[in-house]
Formats: sequence, structure tokens, C-alpha cells
Amino acid sequence: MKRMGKSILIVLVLLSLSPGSIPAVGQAETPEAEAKPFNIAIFVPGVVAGSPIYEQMVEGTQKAADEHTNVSVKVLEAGFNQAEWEEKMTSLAATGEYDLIVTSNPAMPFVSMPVAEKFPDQKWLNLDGYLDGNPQFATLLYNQMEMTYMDGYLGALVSTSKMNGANAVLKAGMVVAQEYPALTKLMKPGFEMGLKAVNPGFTLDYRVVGNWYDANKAADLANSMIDAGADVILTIAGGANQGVIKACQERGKYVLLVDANDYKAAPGTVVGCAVLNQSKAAYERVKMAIDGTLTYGRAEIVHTKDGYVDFADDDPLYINNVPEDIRAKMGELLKQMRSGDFHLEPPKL
Ligand code: RBF
Repeated sequence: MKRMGKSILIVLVLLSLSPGSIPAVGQAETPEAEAKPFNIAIFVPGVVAGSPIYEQMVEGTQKAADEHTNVSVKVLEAGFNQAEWEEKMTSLAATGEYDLIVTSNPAMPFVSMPVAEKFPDQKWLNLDGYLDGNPQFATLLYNQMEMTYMDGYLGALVSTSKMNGANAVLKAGMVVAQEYPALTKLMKPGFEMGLKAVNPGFTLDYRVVGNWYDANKAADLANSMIDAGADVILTIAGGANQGVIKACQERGKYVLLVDANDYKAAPGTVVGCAVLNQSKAAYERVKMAIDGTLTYGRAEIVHTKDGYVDFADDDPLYINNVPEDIRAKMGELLKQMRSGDFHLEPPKL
């Protein structure tokens, strides 16, 4: 009897402590606000697998949602047929079910804008994109000029080194999936500047795959560049990157990547990974959207000094496969870029 009395007492104490059972003055609204559903749709312009920039968008958004009980996330993969994206975005907005649509890539503001006109209450968070002054959009652009500069600098150091695959030709390769302003105005010039900072004599062999998935075509392009003297190749081609990696692996040449740390894709072949902290950006901004503090109508640009653009130099696969003198020179550059002492101002897109 004595024990039972004690457990009843514990239950009573717990009940009185549980939030909402006895509303405290001024707190009554908190549980109610928390309970109002906030539904998020992630529109993936492509597919998630094989594109780290999209993987990070999903991961960061999900992390923010998981911190709340009232937030749901639905992921929609729109596939590689870009002609279908606007129609698919229209269908998504037309449901009226989503408080926020999260998407990522620099073409998406232009895909979404006509949809926004039809659905004036719909809000978007467009990561990896730039649109200023539209009250339905919050956008965040990474300084991708700094991103590829880092790869260019490291690539030129590798190409002019005594490493096994390096030759005497001052030539680097760049394989891209398709051309768009962020690519031609930020990433290509950034890579070239990085190469030329090491040796102004560097030339760039630049080729376009035509889509984000054809690894066979990307491998053909890489092989042809290697034949022409390229010993290091930067690839920005989503799933097609695998073709460049395979060709370089087979021929003992070197690969540079962007967006994420992926040395493990081919240790010793992938020698440089410039990274974007898109999962952090997604997490922070989605959290703000849920809390009601995200500013729409604003286009943010984030740089290396802000921690959203960086280079993965702490990975054992970098440390063990790239000679120390190269890493020391790279380390000097990274120190300056991270502190903001060295900064590249991207031109307007
Ligand atoms: N990056 C990917 O990794 N995978 C993709 O499928 C992909 N599709 C894109 C489609 C368009 C129309 C544009 C403009 C960019 C795309 N990107 C993709 C590139 C991505 O937004 C970013 O520019 C690069 O990953 C470099 O950070």
C-alpha cells in the first residue's frame, strides 16, 4: 500500500510538471504555436544520389525539421529533364500544402518566378542561387569563384610537382555538365585565376558534357584531355563526375572536385576537394523559416571567410596522398582566405 501511494504521488508530480497541464501565465500560447503544422517540400532539380549539393540540402533541411514536432518534409525529385521542372514546380505550389519550398541551383529562381506569380502566398528558399528583391524568395549564393580558385591553386601545384602522374605541360582540364552564369562568370574564371596564381603560363582545356548524368561521355572527354597533356582535371558534372574519376584513375592522373569532401571516391586520384557547407546553410535558414525569422526578398552571398566555402585539408586521404610541400603552400592560401585577408569579389551574375 505504501509503495502504491508513492507511485501515485510520482505520477501527480510528473503531471504537474508536464508542459501545458497547468498553463503558466504568459506561456499558454507556446504549445499551441508549436503544434501548428509547418510543411516543407524539397524540390530536387535532378536526383539526390550522386549530387552532394542536393544530398546536403536534404540533410540540412531534415535536421532542422527533426528539432520540431510540427514540421514535415517531403522530397520531390524532379529528374534531369529540365523542360519539365516548371510544370512540376507549378503542381507542387498548386497543392497549397507547403509553407516553404526548398530548392537548390542557380537556374531555379527563374524556373520558380512564373510559378510565384500564380501563387502569391507561396514562399521559397533557393539555396545555391541568386534572386534579389522578390518578397516570395530567400536566396543564398556561395562564392563559387573562391571555391574553384582553391582547386585551381592546388591543381597547379600538383601539375607542376614531381608527383607520378604530373607532366611538364602547363595544362589543366575542366569538365562541366552545362553552362550557366554561375559557371561561366564565377567557377571557370576562379579556376583559371587559381592556376595562373601558381604559374601564369597555365592553359585550360575546357569541355561541356551536355547533361548531369552521362559518365561515359565525361570519361571520353577526360581521356581526350589527358591525351592532349592535361594531368589534373576539375569536374563539375554531378553524376557524370564518375566518368572523369574513372578515366583519371585508369591513366594515373588527378581529379579536383567541388561541393563536398569526396576523396574516398578514388583515394590518391582525387587530390583536392573544395567544399560548400550547404547542409549548414540549409539547416540554419530552414530553422529560421520555421521560427518565422527568415527574411524574404533578400539575396545573401556567402564567402570562404563566412565558413560556407572551404577546402577539405584535414582529411587523411588528402594529407597522405598530397606531398607536404604542396600542402604547406595550400595551407598558406587557405589561412588567408579563411581569415578574409585574401578575398575574391564575385562579379554580378
Ligand atoms: N549539380 C549537381 O551536383 N547535380 C545536378 O544534377 C545539378 N543540376 C544542375 C542543373 C542546372 C540547370 C544548374 C544551373 C546547375 C546544376 N547543378 C547540379 C550545379 C550546382 O547548382 C552547382 O553549380 C555546382 O554543383 C557547383 O557548386
